[in-house]
Amino acid sequence: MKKRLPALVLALTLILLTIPTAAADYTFTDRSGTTRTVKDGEYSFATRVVEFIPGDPWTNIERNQNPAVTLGEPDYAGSDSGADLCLGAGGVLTLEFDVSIVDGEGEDVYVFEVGGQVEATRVEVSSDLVTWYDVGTAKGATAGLDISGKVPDGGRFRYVRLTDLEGSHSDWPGADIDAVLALNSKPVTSDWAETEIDKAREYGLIPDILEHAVMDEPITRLEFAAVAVKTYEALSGTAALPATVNPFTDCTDVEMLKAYNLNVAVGVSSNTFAPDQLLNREQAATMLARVFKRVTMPGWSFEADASYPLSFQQPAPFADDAVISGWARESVYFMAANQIINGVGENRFAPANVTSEQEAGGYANATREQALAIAVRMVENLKP
Ligand SMILES: [Ca+2]
Ligand SMILES: [Ca+2]
Repeated sequence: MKKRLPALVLALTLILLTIPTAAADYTFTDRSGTTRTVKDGEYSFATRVVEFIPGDPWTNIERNQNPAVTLGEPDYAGSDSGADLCLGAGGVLTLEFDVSIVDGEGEDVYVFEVGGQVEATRVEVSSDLVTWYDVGTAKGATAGLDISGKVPDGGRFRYVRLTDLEGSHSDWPGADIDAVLALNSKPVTSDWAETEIDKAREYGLIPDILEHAVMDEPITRLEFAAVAVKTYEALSGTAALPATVNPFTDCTDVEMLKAYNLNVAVGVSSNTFAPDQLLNREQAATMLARVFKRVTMPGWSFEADASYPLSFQQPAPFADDAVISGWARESVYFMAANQIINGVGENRFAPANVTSEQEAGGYANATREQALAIAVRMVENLKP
């Protein structure tokens, strides 16, 4: 009985330690015994293996040869758990994150190495997989690294590269990596979009579906519908209500039902919404022009749209005017006239992908950060 007590206490302690303070936060005890909580830490672990080059010698133990076990939260539960990757002597592991590591207070990146001692691992960060910054060595009790002074000011780093420096000779040569965590991070955005994303947050335009999203990737119809709802709410000061009857068989998302109820988003057929389809720039312009009409024109509906023309000074035609769809033309030029959606250079609007090359390169796809930047300008330029 006495002997079992410590195990019980340990079990209870573990349960208490693993209760998160908020759904998305991540709490752990570091190598020096300090409890740390990372805000939104659930989203701050590595998400993709870019490359793994095993060292030489490497391990023969198959369960420790899979680099994918370093993704997500640490899950080491003894040497049988297969939760860690053996780097091998001089092995190199490159990981991608869905957040950008930034220099914040104290340490900025944490390496979960398993075993009694952290075997020496060089830690580098990069924003482009080309230029790497050495931010120090994870070794001994030191598993967290402060990138301050080791990277350019204001840098944002989506990639971490770990290189084994020790290559100790055992059944598991080199460091054994369970997980890597960004302690200080920001959303992944293009440089130009940083201030726009900050403003979008300030104006309440980022829907739940885009919290923790990689912002420079293309936006889907569902995600954009959610942005349109937020834009409507910001412009009108009114909360949108979901439709009570859902005509679509491929989507039940409540934000879609709000956008549909507002007549701002419609299906691609009478019973399909195509939530995962990517949105192009003329579709984005059209959906947001509907938001504007909904807010400013009492009585407007999708059905009666033709009776509610937008009033604006017609700008000079875009060089690719001929490929703008008829149904999108009014919205595209309204957005251009109000400097809400600008061209892409050389006086082109890039309304839709018309060649297979454009389709493959995503030429006319709106990205998440573009969509949010448009929403920000809607609020700044058009708020009644
Ligand atoms: Ca720091
Ligand atoms: Ca793991």
